Amino acid sequence: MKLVEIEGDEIVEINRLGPSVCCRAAEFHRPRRMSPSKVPPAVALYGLMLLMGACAQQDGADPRAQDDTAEPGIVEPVMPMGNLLIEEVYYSGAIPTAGAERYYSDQFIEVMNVADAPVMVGGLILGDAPGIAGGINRGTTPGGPYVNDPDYVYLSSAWRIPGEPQDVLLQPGETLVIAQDAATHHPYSPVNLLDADYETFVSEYGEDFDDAVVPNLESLWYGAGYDWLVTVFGPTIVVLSMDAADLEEAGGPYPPVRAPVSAVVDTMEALMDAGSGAYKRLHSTVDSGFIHVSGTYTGESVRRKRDGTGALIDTDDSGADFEVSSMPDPDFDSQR
Ligand SMILES: [Ca+2]
Ligand SMILES: [Ca+2]
Ligand SMILES: [Ca+2]
Ligand SMILES: [Ca+2]
Repeated sequence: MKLVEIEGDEIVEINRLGPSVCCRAAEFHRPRRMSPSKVPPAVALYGLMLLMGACAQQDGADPRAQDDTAEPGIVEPVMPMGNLLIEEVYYSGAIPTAGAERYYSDQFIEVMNVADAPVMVGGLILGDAPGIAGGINRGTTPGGPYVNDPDYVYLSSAWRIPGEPQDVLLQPGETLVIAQDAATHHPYSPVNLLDADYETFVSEYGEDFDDAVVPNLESLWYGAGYDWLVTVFGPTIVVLSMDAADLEEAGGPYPPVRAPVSAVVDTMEALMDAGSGAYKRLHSTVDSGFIHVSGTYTGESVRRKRDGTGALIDTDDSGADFEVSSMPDPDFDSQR
């Protein structure tokens, strides 16, 4: 169990941005394409199926029609765009207990399939946007080079779900839980992430915890210290559907990577408090508002609102789409 003690709230934000703590550029993981040797057997099988389909087509048959005959009721999987939403982000840190004043290894992100078909989530990219969450430290001002861009979203860290799209299917109504650490977090937090679907693991500093059962996300780009801790003051989480190799280095001494807004599947923008709107990181065309919890180390998460039918609401305005929950609720698949 990793127990985190940070001397002051201010340090958290400084750590995430300052050159003294941030990794040197050479230590960053560079965006990379999966090599053919990493292609899992399932992909090879899929390729064989495509080949068989192609052969059938040459014989004058429609491969999809043939598939439907072979497996009636099978619904074709769909890509994430428009079919996947952030359901919950828990970032604020646990209410101090058991001698831990500032514990946030229990952070998690949960995304949900809102389509009526399986969503292909292999290769899905998740990250957090650079930029501070409000006037946390004296002298900080809103703005900066990587915020409020109508054409690009920027990521301080970027992670990828391993596999090709069709290798990882999320069924309708089900969610994926991505933990900072897949652990019980007992006794420091009531948020049990032992059954998370993925976790983020950072080997470079020797301080992260790697659960042997829960798979790790692939690190594409990294600038967050000993683990992917998103700011407890209010992070901006971005979900992208694109080839990881197309992430671009944004330039500067400690650069984030950037992606075109056309690759954005969904976002959740949180800031420090109601008066921190000037610090918004995302352009209004991507996410026109923001949400905030009541404070750091409150044990609060932000959850997407639902309409009268129980469907998740998405207007691309985090202020309208999310609400604060005092009970973080990572929803694990029933079979596990
Ligand atoms: Ca971790
Ligand atoms: Ca692991
Ligand atoms: Ca959205
Ligand atoms: Ca949830």
